Amino acid sequence: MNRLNLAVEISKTVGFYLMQFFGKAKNIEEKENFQDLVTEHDKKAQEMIIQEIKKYFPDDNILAEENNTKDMGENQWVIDPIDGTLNYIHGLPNFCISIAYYENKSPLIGVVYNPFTEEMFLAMKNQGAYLNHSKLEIKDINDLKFSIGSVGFSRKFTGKFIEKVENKVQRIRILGSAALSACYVAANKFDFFIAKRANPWDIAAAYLIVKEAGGEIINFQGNTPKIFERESYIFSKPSILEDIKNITNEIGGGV
Ligand code: 2AM
Ligand code: CA
Ligand code: CA
Ligand code: CA
Repeated sequence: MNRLNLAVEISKTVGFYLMQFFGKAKNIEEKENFQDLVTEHDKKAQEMIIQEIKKYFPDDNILAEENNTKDMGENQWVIDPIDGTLNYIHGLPNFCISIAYYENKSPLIGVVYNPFTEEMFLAMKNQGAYLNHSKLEIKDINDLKFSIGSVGFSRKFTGKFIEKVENKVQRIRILGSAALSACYVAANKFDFFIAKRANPWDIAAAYLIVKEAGGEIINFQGNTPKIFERESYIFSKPSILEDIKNITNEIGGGV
């Protein structure tokens, strides 16, 4: 078993499990507040993934959203068992399983799987990104006016950003899953996606998928994002990157 096959196979197995409770999740609990929820299926899905990794790679390190401990090291997996939990609870199809593998903080494998649409996004370092069996290659656009994109996370920032770009872009869409939104840039469904203060597990897999598809990824300062910290990201097609960055800075993007 190699790590890419492991990630692909376990995400399909977990996807099959999750579809049984789609829109009818059990044991919904609040985490930090009423807007931050977790179900027994987030926990079970995470357990299934960790168990499979531990079976084949017992010495690997695992960082996962629903864990209380951060197990960090050279051979680092980063897992979000359900990205888009609220959508999953409400029976909305934008959710996914996100599994990434990093060595010495450098991304080697990214897998993002939406079990509802059966979209499997995957990437391996220097070997390209794929959606199911099609190679992903970003097609640049040169006019912000005809772009469609998305913004997520901080409520205050999202509102300000939308207000600012409404008349400069074709349309904004909000999916409720950061990992999927970033993958949609890789797949030419979105031209840009901005994530403010994302956690490592939201972005770790999609980061490599967008990168391998030829997308640009910077933080709000214009630097290479730090995946293992809470970080803000702009995923974009090359020609409109500067415009998006300027708008973000104009509204005081901060970190
Ligand atoms: P989650 O479903 O894994 O929690 C849209 O809601 C996106 O923001 C999703 O990717 C979601 O991931 C993430 N998200 C939800 N609550 C969040 C919070 N309190 N802080 C940061 N990200 C959050
Ligand atoms: Ca969550
Ligand atoms: Ca998430
Ligand atoms: Ca999650």
